[in-house]
Amino acid sequence: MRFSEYFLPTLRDVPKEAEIVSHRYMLRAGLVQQTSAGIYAWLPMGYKVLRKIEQIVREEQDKSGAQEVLMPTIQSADLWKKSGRYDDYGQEMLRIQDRHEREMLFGPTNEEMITEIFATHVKSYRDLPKNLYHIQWKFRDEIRPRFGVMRGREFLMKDAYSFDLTKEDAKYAYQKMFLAYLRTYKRMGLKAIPMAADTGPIGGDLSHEFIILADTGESEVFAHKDWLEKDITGQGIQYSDREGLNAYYEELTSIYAATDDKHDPSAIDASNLVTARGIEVGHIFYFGTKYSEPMNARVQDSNGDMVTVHMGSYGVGVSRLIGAIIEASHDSEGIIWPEEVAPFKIGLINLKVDDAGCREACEKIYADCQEQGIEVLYDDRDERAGTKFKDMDLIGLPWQMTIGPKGLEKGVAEVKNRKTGEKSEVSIEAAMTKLAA
Ligand code: P5A
Repeated sequence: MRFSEYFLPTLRDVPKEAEIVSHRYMLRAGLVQQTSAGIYAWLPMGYKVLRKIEQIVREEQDKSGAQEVLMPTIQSADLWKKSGRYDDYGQEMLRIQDRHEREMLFGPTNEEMITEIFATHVKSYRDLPKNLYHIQWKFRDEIRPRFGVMRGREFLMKDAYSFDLTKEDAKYAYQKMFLAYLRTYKRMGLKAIPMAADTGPIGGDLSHEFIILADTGESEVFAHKDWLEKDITGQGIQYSDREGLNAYYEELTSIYAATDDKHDPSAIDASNLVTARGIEVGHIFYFGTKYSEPMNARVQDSNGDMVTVHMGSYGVGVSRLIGAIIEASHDSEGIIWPEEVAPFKIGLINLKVDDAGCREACEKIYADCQEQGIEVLYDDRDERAGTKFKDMDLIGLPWQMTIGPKGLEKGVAEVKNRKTGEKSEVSIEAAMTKLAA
């Protein structure tokens, strides 16, 4: 992509309404634009990152055996009356009337709808287990939308729903998601600690929130200091290895970690306790038959008896993750994207666009990158060098490659690693080989 043609409205000034760094950088780097309170339009570069995050989530869900569907954003109130949640959900639910004065709503979550879909089709234990997920926009009329996409009213969520014959099987489904979540966050360069959590309006008695420690986090959390050093990606564990997975789950959940509502000071020695703030990037629930019972989701078991299925639901805050990644990875100059989610791998800076040599060298590098499938943002604008460096640091691409007349005389480019700040002068060929790796 050529910077001169890209719709990338970077801002020099810090927007007043933005209280935390990720929100400031998202606005300044031209990733999103607020259209009403807590509702955002995604501009090209922000949308590119959002799609990368979504794709990582999708791949890890698929690997765990979950299957992707897509349910609508608009739901019928009748569904929610059936489960009994329509009145409980309160003012967070955006209620709508259609032209026939039928009560509809913009879905804040999909337990009811997926249970109805499941119950329509699945009648036998032979069709279990099932785990269905979608990645879809949700609406919650939050009382205090804030911190940009972190607490929006409209936001993108991955929500999965598992169906099993027994409680034991449902626990296995829960543990599979638990592992899939650890792996998902790790791929984005994040460490999300699973913490015992309250179940709120979703219900049930077993639940974990996945929390990234950050000073700007909305909630206070409590964890054993061992979490800080621990590698938590469950390396080598197979989803099919039920015992191995269970042992790993038990090992991790035996290390103390709790959100505010669940914290019990008597359960941990104060000398081991870390109190911090955290960002909730995922939340998983086991709630047994809370929805399947009222919504009649039953299957025949091997004896011919009708059994109500056991369910869980599993959410990842896909749009919130962009904010969380920036909170976890930035400096005073701007964003530092982890390579896996970066909108482009390389920022190619032409220091002197009116110099034929610089132009030619940059055009060649740009073409080579495209040929090799390396994502590059080529700053071909007629701007001062200082402006170009500032913008590149702000948008935070992992690598910067700078071409100027002086370097070209020696046949070299300057390559900078955005994260470490390390710069080196290398031949253009060597730079290409390094960056193609
Ligand atoms: C689990 C999936 C649920 O809704 N039902 C389906 C369950 N859980 S949850 O904890 O309420 O939400 C799941 C994740 O969505 C993100 N999230 C939000 N992101 C941005 N703005 C919001 N207002 C918002 N509310 C929830 C969080 O990451 C949460 O963990």
